[in-house]
Amino acid sequence: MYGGYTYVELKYKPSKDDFIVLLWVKGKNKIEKIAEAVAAESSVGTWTKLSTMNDIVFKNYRARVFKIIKVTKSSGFIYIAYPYEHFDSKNILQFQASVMGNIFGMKEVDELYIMDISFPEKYQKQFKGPKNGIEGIRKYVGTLKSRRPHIGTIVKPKVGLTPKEFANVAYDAWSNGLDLVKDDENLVDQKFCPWKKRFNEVTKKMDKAENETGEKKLYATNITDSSIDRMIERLDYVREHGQRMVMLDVYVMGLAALHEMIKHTRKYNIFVHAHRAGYAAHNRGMFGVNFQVYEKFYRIIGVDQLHIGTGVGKMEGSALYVKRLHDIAIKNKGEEKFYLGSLKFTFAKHIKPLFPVSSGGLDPGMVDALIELFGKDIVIQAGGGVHGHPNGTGAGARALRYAVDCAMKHIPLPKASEKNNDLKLALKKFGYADPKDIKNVLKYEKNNKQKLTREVKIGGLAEYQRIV
Ligand code: CAP
Ligand code: MG
Repeated sequence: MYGGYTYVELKYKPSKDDFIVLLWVKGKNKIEKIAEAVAAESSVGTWTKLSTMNDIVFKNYRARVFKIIKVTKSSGFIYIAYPYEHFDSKNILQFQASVMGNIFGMKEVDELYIMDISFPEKYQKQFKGPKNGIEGIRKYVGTLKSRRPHIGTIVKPKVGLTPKEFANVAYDAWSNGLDLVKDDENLVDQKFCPWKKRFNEVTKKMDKAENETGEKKLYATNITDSSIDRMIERLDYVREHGQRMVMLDVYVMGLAALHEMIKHTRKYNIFVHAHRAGYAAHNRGMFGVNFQVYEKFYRIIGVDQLHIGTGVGKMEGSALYVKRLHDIAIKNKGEEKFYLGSLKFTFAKHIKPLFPVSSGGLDPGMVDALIELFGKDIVIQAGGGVHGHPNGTGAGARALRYAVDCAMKHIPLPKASEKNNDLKLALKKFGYADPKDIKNVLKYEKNNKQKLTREVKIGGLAEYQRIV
Protein backbone atom coordinates (compact mmCIF):
# COMPACT_ATOMS: atom_id res chain seq x y z
CA MET A 1 0.00 0.00 0.00
CA TYR A 2 1.17 3.52 -0.76
CA GLY A 3 -1.06 6.51 -0.13
CA GLY A 4 -3.87 4.08 0.64
CA TYR A 5 -3.72 2.11 -2.62
CA THR A 6 -2.08 -1.02 -3.86
CA TYR A 7 0.07 -1.05 -6.97
CA VAL A 8 1.75 -4.42 -6.55
CA GLU A 9 -0.26 -6.99 -8.47
CA LEU A 10 1.92 -10.02 -8.97
CA LYS A 11 -0.81 -11.93 -10.80
CA TYR A 12 -1.13 -9.22 -13.45
CA LYS A 13 -0.25 -10.31 -17.00
CA PRO A 14 0.89 -7.34 -19.08
CA SER A 15 -1.02 -6.80 -22.31
CA LYS A 16 0.75 -6.27 -25.64
CA ASP A 17 -0.01 -2.55 -25.46
CA ASP A 18 1.50 -2.04 -22.01
CA PHE A 19 4.85 -0.34 -21.53
CA ILE A 20 7.20 -2.49 -19.44
CA VAL A 21 9.88 -0.94 -17.26
CA LEU A 22 12.62 -2.91 -15.53
CA LEU A 23 14.20 -1.12 -12.57
CA TRP A 24 16.64 -1.71 -9.79
CA VAL A 25 15.52 -0.23 -6.45
CA LYS A 26 17.04 -0.07 -3.01
CA GLY A 27 15.84 1.70 0.11
CA LYS A 28 15.27 1.23 3.82
CA ASN A 29 11.77 -0.21 3.66
CA LYS A 30 10.77 -3.59 2.34
CA ILE A 31 11.11 -3.86 -1.40
CA GLU A 32 7.35 -4.36 -1.83
CA LYS A 33 6.79 -0.99 -0.17
CA ILE A 34 9.41 0.71 -2.29
CA ALA A 35 7.85 -0.83 -5.40
CA GLU A 36 4.44 0.54 -4.38
CA ALA A 37 5.89 4.02 -3.96
CA VAL A 38 7.70 3.98 -7.31
CA ALA A 39 4.66 2.70 -9.22
CA ALA A 40 2.37 5.21 -7.53
CA GLU A 41 4.54 8.30 -7.99
CA SER A 42 5.26 7.46 -11.62
CA SER A 43 1.60 6.96 -12.50
CA VAL A 44 -1.51 8.20 -10.65
CA GLY A 45 -0.74 8.25 -6.93
CA THR A 46 0.89 10.29 -4.22
CA TRP A 47 1.88 9.88 -0.56
CA THR A 48 -1.61 10.00 0.94
CA LYS A 49 -5.12 8.76 0.29
CA LEU A 50 -7.03 11.11 -1.98
CA SER A 51 -10.61 12.20 -1.85
CA THR A 52 -10.39 12.77 -5.59
CA MET A 53 -9.30 9.27 -6.61
CA ASN A 54 -11.96 7.21 -8.36
CA ASP A 55 -12.25 3.71 -9.78
CA ILE A 56 -11.83 4.80 -13.37
CA VAL A 57 -8.54 6.56 -12.69
CA PHE A 58 -7.21 3.75 -10.56
CA LYS A 59 -8.26 0.95 -12.87
CA ASN A 60 -7.36 2.51 -16.22
CA TYR A 61 -4.31 4.65 -15.62
CA ARG A 62 -2.28 3.25 -12.74
CA ALA A 63 1.00 1.38 -13.04
CA ARG A 64 1.19 -2.21 -11.81
CA VAL A 65 4.23 -3.95 -10.36
CA PHE A 66 3.85 -7.44 -11.77
CA LYS A 67 7.18 -9.01 -10.85
CA ILE A 68 9.75 -8.56 -8.09
CA ILE A 69 13.14 -10.23 -7.94
CA LYS A 70 14.37 -9.70 -4.40
CA VAL A 71 18.09 -9.40 -3.74
CA THR A 72 17.76 -8.36 -0.09
CA LYS A 73 14.71 -7.46 1.98
CA SER A 74 14.91 -3.91 0.75
CA SER A 75 16.53 -4.13 -2.67
CA GLY A 76 15.98 -5.88 -5.96
CA PHE A 77 14.61 -5.69 -9.47
CA ILE A 78 11.04 -4.73 -10.17
CA TYR A 79 9.00 -4.95 -13.36
CA ILE A 80 6.27 -2.37 -13.81
CA ALA A 81 3.57 -2.28 -16.50
CA TYR A 82 2.04 1.06 -17.53
CA PRO A 83 -1.18 1.16 -19.52
CA TYR A 84 -1.04 2.63 -23.01
CA GLU A 85 -3.74 5.17 -22.11
CA HIS A 86 -1.50 6.66 -19.45
CA PHE A 87 0.56 8.44 -22.10
CA ASP A 88 0.16 11.34 -24.51
CA SER A 89 0.50 10.67 -28.18
CA LYS A 90 3.56 11.89 -30.11
CA ASN A 91 4.98 13.40 -26.93
CA ILE A 92 7.98 11.63 -25.50
CA LEU A 93 8.53 14.31 -22.84
CA GLN A 94 5.27 13.37 -21.12
CA PHE A 95 6.54 9.79 -21.07
CA GLN A 96 9.85 10.92 -19.54
CA ALA A 97 8.15 13.06 -16.91
CA SER A 98 6.00 10.09 -15.85
CA VAL A 99 8.29 7.11 -15.94
CA MET A 100 11.67 8.80 -15.63
CA GLY A 101 10.64 11.71 -13.43
CA ASN A 102 9.92 12.28 -9.73
CA ILE A 103 10.86 8.77 -8.68
CA PHE A 104 14.56 9.63 -8.78
CA GLY A 105 14.07 12.24 -6.08
CA MET A 106 11.98 10.26 -3.62
CA LYS A 107 13.41 9.81 -0.12
CA GLU A 108 12.02 6.29 -0.29
CA VAL A 109 14.85 5.22 -2.61
CA ASP A 110 18.59 5.13 -1.91
CA GLU A 111 19.27 3.66 -5.35
CA LEU A 112 17.12 3.68 -8.45
CA TYR A 113 18.22 2.63 -11.90
CA ILE A 114 16.01 2.20 -14.95
CA MET A 115 17.58 -0.70 -16.77
CA ASP A 116 15.29 -1.00 -19.74
CA ILE A 117 11.92 -0.04 -21.12
CA SER A 118 9.95 -1.84 -23.77
CA PHE A 119 7.70 0.30 -25.92
CA PRO A 120 4.57 -1.27 -27.42
CA GLU A 121 4.36 -1.28 -31.19
CA LYS A 122 1.21 0.81 -31.02
CA TYR A 123 3.20 3.64 -29.40
CA GLN A 124 6.05 3.30 -31.90
CA LYS A 125 3.55 3.82 -34.70
CA GLN A 126 3.21 7.43 -33.56
CA PHE A 127 6.80 8.05 -34.64
CA LYS A 128 8.44 7.67 -38.00
CA GLY A 129 11.86 6.21 -37.26
CA PRO A 130 14.90 6.82 -39.48
CA LYS A 131 14.13 8.05 -42.98
CA ASN A 132 17.26 6.38 -44.33
CA GLY A 133 19.12 4.54 -41.61
CA ILE A 134 21.78 2.03 -42.49
CA GLU A 135 20.54 1.04 -45.95
CA GLY A 136 19.96 4.62 -47.08
CA ILE A 137 23.43 5.73 -46.01
CA ARG A 138 25.04 2.66 -47.58
CA LYS A 139 23.18 3.36 -50.81
CA TYR A 140 24.50 6.91 -50.89
CA VAL A 141 28.10 5.90 -50.17
CA GLY A 142 27.94 2.91 -52.52
CA THR A 143 28.55 0.10 -50.02
CA LEU A 144 25.22 -1.70 -50.33
CA LYS A 145 26.86 -4.62 -52.10
CA SER A 146 30.25 -4.83 -50.41
CA ARG A 147 28.73 -4.08 -46.98
CA ARG A 148 32.14 -3.11 -45.68
CA PRO A 149 32.22 -1.10 -42.47
CA HIS A 150 32.20 2.64 -43.06
CA ILE A 151 35.21 4.46 -41.73
CA GLY A 152 35.49 7.97 -40.46
CA THR A 153 37.36 10.45 -38.39
CA ILE A 154 36.72 13.27 -35.98
CA VAL A 155 38.97 16.21 -36.77
CA LYS A 156 41.33 16.78 -33.84
CA PRO A 157 42.25 18.86 -31.91
CA LYS A 158 38.61 18.86 -30.81
CA VAL A 159 38.42 22.63 -31.16
CA GLY A 160 40.86 25.37 -32.10
CA LEU A 161 41.75 24.86 -35.79
CA THR A 162 40.80 27.59 -38.26
CA PRO A 163 38.34 26.74 -41.07
CA LYS A 164 41.17 26.33 -43.58
CA GLU A 165 43.26 24.16 -41.27
CA PHE A 166 40.19 22.08 -40.46
CA ALA A 167 39.33 21.63 -44.15
CA ASN A 168 42.87 20.52 -44.97
CA VAL A 169 42.71 17.83 -42.31
CA ALA A 170 39.32 16.72 -43.68
CA TYR A 171 40.76 16.55 -47.19
CA ASP A 172 43.70 14.43 -46.05
CA ALA A 173 41.29 12.00 -44.42
CA TRP A 174 38.88 11.70 -47.36
CA SER A 175 41.48 11.58 -50.08
CA ASN A 176 43.27 8.77 -48.28
CA GLY A 177 40.27 6.51 -48.06
CA LEU A 178 37.87 7.57 -45.30
CA ASP A 179 34.12 7.88 -45.96
CA LEU A 180 33.18 10.28 -43.21
CA VAL A 181 34.62 13.33 -41.52
CA LYS A 182 32.85 14.85 -38.57
CA ASP A 183 33.01 17.82 -36.29
CA ASP A 184 33.64 17.10 -32.65
CA GLU A 185 30.74 17.37 -30.22
CA ASN A 186 32.04 20.62 -28.76
CA LEU A 187 32.75 22.38 -32.04
CA VAL A 188 29.91 24.39 -33.56
CA ASP A 189 30.34 28.08 -34.31
CA GLN A 190 33.18 29.44 -32.18
CA LYS A 191 34.95 32.63 -33.27
CA PHE A 192 38.16 30.90 -34.35
CA CYS A 193 36.20 28.55 -36.61
CA PRO A 194 32.82 30.01 -37.61
CA TRP A 195 30.35 27.34 -38.72
CA LYS A 196 29.55 28.72 -42.17
CA LYS A 197 33.16 29.44 -43.07
CA ARG A 198 34.18 25.97 -41.97
CA PHE A 199 31.31 24.41 -43.89
CA ASN A 200 32.27 26.27 -47.07
CA GLU A 201 35.97 25.36 -46.84
CA VAL A 202 35.24 21.74 -45.98
CA THR A 203 32.72 21.20 -48.77
CA LYS A 204 35.15 22.63 -51.34
CA LYS A 205 37.71 20.09 -50.19
CA MET A 206 35.10 17.37 -50.19
CA ASP A 207 34.34 18.01 -53.88
CA LYS A 208 38.04 17.76 -54.62
CA ALA A 209 38.39 14.49 -52.70
CA GLU A 210 35.28 13.02 -54.36
CA ASN A 211 36.57 13.91 -57.82
CA GLU A 212 39.98 12.43 -57.12
CA THR A 213 38.81 9.21 -55.49
CA GLY A 214 35.55 8.64 -57.38
CA GLU A 215 33.92 7.87 -53.99
CA LYS A 216 31.03 9.59 -52.25
CA LYS A 217 32.06 11.29 -49.02
CA LEU A 218 30.10 12.48 -46.00
CA TYR A 219 30.62 15.46 -43.72
CA ALA A 220 28.72 15.37 -40.42
CA THR A 221 28.62 19.06 -39.67
CA ASN A 222 27.64 19.87 -36.11
CA ILE A 223 24.57 22.14 -36.20
CA THR A 224 23.61 21.64 -32.54
CA ASP A 225 22.34 24.82 -30.92
CA SER A 226 20.08 25.82 -28.06
CA SER A 227 18.15 27.86 -30.63
CA ILE A 228 16.02 25.74 -32.94
CA ASP A 229 15.89 28.63 -35.41
CA ARG A 230 19.66 28.62 -35.72
CA MET A 231 19.71 24.85 -36.24
CA ILE A 232 17.13 25.19 -38.99
CA GLU A 233 19.07 28.03 -40.63
CA ARG A 234 22.14 25.81 -40.74
CA LEU A 235 20.12 22.88 -42.01
CA ASP A 236 18.74 25.04 -44.81
CA TYR A 237 22.26 26.05 -45.71
CA VAL A 238 23.40 22.41 -45.76
CA ARG A 239 20.53 21.49 -48.07
CA GLU A 240 21.03 24.47 -50.38
CA HIS A 241 24.62 23.38 -50.82
CA GLY A 242 23.69 19.83 -51.71
CA GLN A 243 25.18 18.23 -48.59
CA ARG A 244 23.52 15.15 -47.13
CA MET A 245 24.46 14.88 -43.44
CA VAL A 246 24.34 16.86 -40.22
CA MET A 247 25.45 16.00 -36.73
CA LEU A 248 23.36 16.60 -33.62
CA ASP A 249 24.45 16.27 -29.99
CA VAL A 250 21.26 14.38 -29.29
CA TYR A 251 21.53 13.90 -25.56
CA VAL A 252 22.32 17.48 -24.59
CA MET A 253 19.73 18.94 -27.00
CA GLY A 254 16.94 16.88 -25.48
CA LEU A 255 14.24 14.82 -27.08
CA ALA A 256 11.88 17.70 -27.90
CA ALA A 257 14.46 19.57 -29.93
CA LEU A 258 15.53 16.35 -31.62
CA HIS A 259 11.95 15.42 -32.45
CA GLU A 260 11.47 18.86 -33.98
CA MET A 261 14.70 18.77 -35.98
CA ILE A 262 14.00 15.31 -37.36
CA LYS A 263 10.83 16.66 -38.96
CA HIS A 264 13.02 18.99 -41.01
CA THR A 265 15.83 16.57 -41.79
CA ARG A 266 13.27 14.03 -43.03
CA LYS A 267 11.67 16.65 -45.25
CA TYR A 268 15.04 17.55 -46.77
CA ASN A 269 16.23 13.93 -46.82
CA ILE A 270 19.35 14.75 -44.81
CA PHE A 271 21.01 12.03 -42.72
CA VAL A 272 21.34 12.64 -38.99
CA HIS A 273 24.55 11.54 -37.30
CA ALA A 274 23.76 11.38 -33.57
CA HIS A 275 26.50 12.06 -31.03
CA ARG A 276 25.52 11.12 -27.46
CA ALA A 277 27.88 13.32 -25.38
CA GLY A 278 26.56 13.59 -21.84
CA TYR A 279 24.50 10.39 -21.77
CA ALA A 280 26.88 8.78 -19.27
CA ALA A 281 25.96 11.31 -16.57
CA HIS A 282 22.66 9.47 -16.56
CA ASN A 283 23.87 5.99 -17.34
CA ARG A 284 26.52 5.29 -14.69
CA GLY A 285 26.17 4.92 -10.94
CA MET A 286 23.28 4.07 -8.64
CA PHE A 287 20.74 6.57 -9.95
CA GLY A 288 20.23 6.57 -13.66
CA VAL A 289 18.75 5.45 -16.93
CA ASN A 290 20.55 2.92 -19.04
CA PHE A 291 21.63 4.23 -22.43
CA GLN A 292 19.68 1.48 -24.20
CA VAL A 293 16.49 3.31 -23.25
CA TYR A 294 17.76 6.44 -25.01
CA GLU A 295 18.91 4.40 -27.96
CA LYS A 296 15.33 3.20 -28.40
CA PHE A 297 14.05 6.78 -28.20
CA TYR A 298 16.57 7.84 -30.83
CA ARG A 299 15.72 5.02 -33.20
CA ILE A 300 11.97 5.54 -32.81
CA ILE A 301 12.29 9.31 -33.33
CA GLY A 302 14.53 8.69 -36.33
CA VAL A 303 18.25 9.39 -36.21
CA ASP A 304 20.18 7.62 -38.99
CA GLN A 305 23.54 7.04 -37.27
CA LEU A 306 24.23 6.79 -33.54
CA HIS A 307 27.29 6.39 -31.31
CA ILE A 308 27.02 3.17 -29.32
CA GLY A 309 30.51 2.68 -27.89
CA THR A 310 33.31 0.30 -28.70
CA GLY A 311 33.85 -2.41 -26.10
CA VAL A 312 37.58 -2.05 -26.79
CA GLY A 313 38.29 1.68 -26.74
CA LYS A 314 38.46 4.53 -24.23
CA MET A 315 34.82 4.83 -23.14
CA GLU A 316 32.72 2.77 -20.73
CA GLY A 317 30.75 -0.29 -21.85
CA SER A 318 31.83 -3.94 -21.98
CA ALA A 319 31.94 -5.78 -25.28
CA LEU A 320 28.79 -7.75 -24.36
CA TYR A 321 26.84 -4.66 -23.45
CA VAL A 322 27.92 -2.70 -26.51
CA LYS A 323 26.96 -5.64 -28.69
CA ARG A 324 23.48 -5.42 -27.19
CA LEU A 325 23.38 -1.73 -28.20
CA HIS A 326 24.43 -2.83 -31.70
CA ASP A 327 21.51 -5.31 -31.75
CA ILE A 328 19.08 -2.55 -30.75
CA ALA A 329 20.43 -0.41 -33.59
CA ILE A 330 20.14 -2.94 -36.41
CA LYS A 331 17.72 -5.69 -35.41
CA ASN A 332 13.96 -5.66 -35.25
CA LYS A 333 13.70 -8.18 -32.45
CA GLY A 334 15.84 -9.25 -29.52
CA GLU A 335 15.46 -11.72 -26.67
CA GLU A 336 15.49 -10.72 -22.99
CA LYS A 337 19.00 -10.65 -21.50
CA PHE A 338 18.43 -10.05 -17.82
CA TYR A 339 22.14 -10.06 -17.00
CA LEU A 340 22.55 -7.07 -19.34
CA GLY A 341 19.51 -5.42 -17.75
CA SER A 342 17.68 -5.87 -21.03
CA LEU A 343 14.09 -6.73 -21.75
CA LYS A 344 13.11 -8.35 -25.01
CA PHE A 345 12.46 -5.80 -27.73
CA THR A 346 10.47 -5.58 -30.94
CA PHE A 347 10.58 -2.60 -33.26
CA ALA A 348 7.51 -1.82 -35.30
CA LYS A 349 7.94 -2.75 -38.98
CA HIS A 350 8.28 0.81 -40.25
CA ILE A 351 11.12 1.71 -37.82
CA LYS A 352 14.21 1.17 -39.97
CA PRO A 353 17.55 0.03 -38.54
CA LEU A 354 20.07 2.78 -37.89
CA PHE A 355 23.78 2.72 -38.62
CA PRO A 356 25.65 2.12 -35.33
CA VAL A 357 28.84 4.13 -34.84
CA SER A 358 31.75 2.85 -32.81
CA SER A 359 34.01 5.64 -31.61
CA GLY A 360 36.26 6.60 -28.73
CA GLY A 361 39.88 5.57 -28.43
CA LEU A 362 39.90 3.50 -31.64
CA ASP A 363 42.83 2.99 -33.99
CA PRO A 364 43.57 0.83 -37.06
CA GLY A 365 44.88 -2.02 -34.88
CA MET A 366 41.38 -2.56 -33.48
CA VAL A 367 39.63 -3.25 -36.78
CA ASP A 368 39.75 -7.07 -36.53
CA ALA A 369 38.40 -7.00 -32.99
CA LEU A 370 35.62 -4.55 -33.90
CA ILE A 371 34.49 -6.67 -36.85
CA GLU A 372 34.58 -9.77 -34.67
CA LEU A 373 32.30 -7.98 -32.21
CA PHE A 374 29.89 -6.16 -34.49
CA GLY A 375 30.18 -7.75 -37.91
CA LYS A 376 30.37 -5.38 -40.87
CA ASP A 377 27.38 -3.17 -40.20
CA ILE A 378 29.30 -0.61 -38.23
CA VAL A 379 30.86 2.82 -38.71
CA ILE A 380 34.38 2.75 -37.32
CA GLN A 381 35.57 6.20 -36.29
CA ALA A 382 39.00 7.14 -35.10
CA GLY A 383 40.14 10.65 -34.14
CA GLY A 384 43.37 10.19 -32.20
CA GLY A 385 43.89 6.85 -34.00
CA VAL A 386 44.10 8.66 -37.37
CA HIS A 387 45.65 12.06 -36.58
CA GLY A 388 48.01 10.48 -34.06
CA HIS A 389 49.67 8.31 -36.74
CA PRO A 390 53.44 8.97 -36.78
CA ASN A 391 53.18 10.15 -40.40
CA GLY A 392 50.06 12.26 -39.97
CA THR A 393 46.41 12.22 -40.96
CA GLY A 394 46.85 10.90 -44.52
CA ALA A 395 48.89 7.92 -43.37
CA GLY A 396 46.45 7.28 -40.50
CA ALA A 397 43.53 7.29 -42.94
CA ARG A 398 45.33 4.96 -45.34
CA ALA A 399 46.16 2.59 -42.49
CA LEU A 400 42.52 2.49 -41.38
CA ARG A 401 41.22 1.93 -44.93
CA TYR A 402 43.79 -0.75 -45.63
CA ALA A 403 42.94 -2.48 -42.35
CA VAL A 404 39.25 -2.60 -43.28
CA ASP A 405 39.92 -3.71 -46.87
CA CYS A 406 42.16 -6.54 -45.60
CA ALA A 407 39.62 -7.54 -42.95
CA MET A 408 37.07 -7.89 -45.76
CA LYS A 409 39.45 -10.37 -47.36
CA HIS A 410 39.97 -12.15 -44.01
CA ILE A 411 43.63 -11.20 -43.84
CA PRO A 412 44.57 -10.60 -40.18
CA LEU A 413 46.14 -7.20 -39.56
CA PRO A 414 49.60 -8.35 -38.42
CA LYS A 415 49.93 -10.25 -41.72
CA ALA A 416 48.43 -7.39 -43.75
CA SER A 417 50.88 -4.95 -42.20
CA GLU A 418 53.83 -6.81 -43.69
CA LYS A 419 52.91 -5.28 -47.04
CA ASN A 420 51.83 -1.86 -45.89
CA ASN A 421 54.03 0.63 -44.12
CA ASP A 422 51.17 2.87 -42.93
CA LEU A 423 49.52 -0.03 -41.15
CA LYS A 424 52.86 -1.32 -39.89
CA LEU A 425 53.61 2.03 -38.24
CA ALA A 426 50.08 2.26 -36.83
CA LEU A 427 50.37 -1.18 -35.22
CA LYS A 428 53.79 -0.29 -33.88
CA LYS A 429 52.44 2.82 -32.19
CA PHE A 430 48.96 1.68 -31.13
CA GLY A 431 49.32 -2.10 -30.87
CA TYR A 432 47.02 -4.85 -32.10
CA ALA A 433 43.75 -5.82 -30.41
CA ASP A 434 43.49 -9.57 -30.92
CA PRO A 435 39.98 -10.57 -32.02
CA LYS A 436 40.42 -13.82 -30.06
CA ASP A 437 39.67 -11.89 -26.89
CA ILE A 438 36.31 -10.81 -28.32
CA LYS A 439 35.62 -14.33 -29.57
CA ASN A 440 36.23 -15.65 -26.05
CA VAL A 441 33.91 -13.09 -24.47
CA LEU A 442 31.12 -13.95 -26.92
CA LYS A 443 31.67 -17.67 -26.40
CA TYR A 444 31.58 -17.18 -22.65
CA GLU A 445 28.27 -15.37 -22.91
CA LYS A 446 26.78 -18.07 -25.12
CA ASN A 447 27.70 -20.82 -22.68
CA ASN A 448 26.94 -18.99 -19.46
CA LYS A 449 23.66 -17.15 -19.90
CA GLN A 450 22.01 -18.89 -16.97
CA LYS A 451 25.00 -18.46 -14.71
CA LEU A 452 25.22 -14.75 -15.52
CA THR A 453 21.48 -14.35 -14.91
CA ARG A 454 21.78 -16.11 -11.56
CA GLU A 455 24.74 -13.96 -10.54
CA VAL A 456 22.86 -10.73 -11.22
CA LYS A 457 19.80 -12.03 -9.39
CA ILE A 458 21.97 -12.67 -6.35
CA GLY A 459 24.37 -9.76 -6.66
CA GLY A 460 21.97 -7.02 -7.76
CA LEU A 461 23.01 -3.77 -9.37
CA ALA A 462 26.67 -4.15 -8.41
CA GLU A 463 26.92 -7.47 -10.24
CA TYR A 464 25.04 -6.10 -13.24
CA GLN A 465 27.38 -3.13 -13.42
CA ARG A 466 30.35 -5.46 -13.29
CA ILE A 467 29.09 -7.18 -16.43
CA VAL A 468 28.11 -4.07 -18.39
C1 CAP B 1 36.31 10.13 -30.29
C2 CAP B 1 35.38 11.21 -29.87
C3 CAP B 1 33.95 10.87 -29.44
C4 CAP B 1 33.77 9.74 -28.48
C5 CAP B 1 32.54 9.78 -27.60
C6 CAP B 1 36.04 11.93 -28.74
O1 CAP B 1 37.63 10.59 -30.44
O2 CAP B 1 35.24 12.16 -30.89
O3 CAP B 1 33.39 12.05 -28.94
O4 CAP B 1 33.75 8.61 -29.27
O5 CAP B 1 32.22 8.58 -27.03
O6 CAP B 1 36.13 13.15 -28.78
O7 CAP B 1 36.39 11.29 -27.77
P1 CAP B 1 38.92 9.64 -30.43
P2 CAP B 1 30.98 7.68 -27.51
O8 CAP B 1 38.77 8.73 -31.61
O9 CAP B 1 40.07 10.56 -30.54
O10 CAP B 1 38.89 8.89 -29.12
O11 CAP B 1 31.15 7.45 -28.98
O12 CAP B 1 31.11 6.44 -26.71
O13 CAP B 1 29.72 8.41 -27.20
MG1 MG C 1 34.18 13.67 -29.88
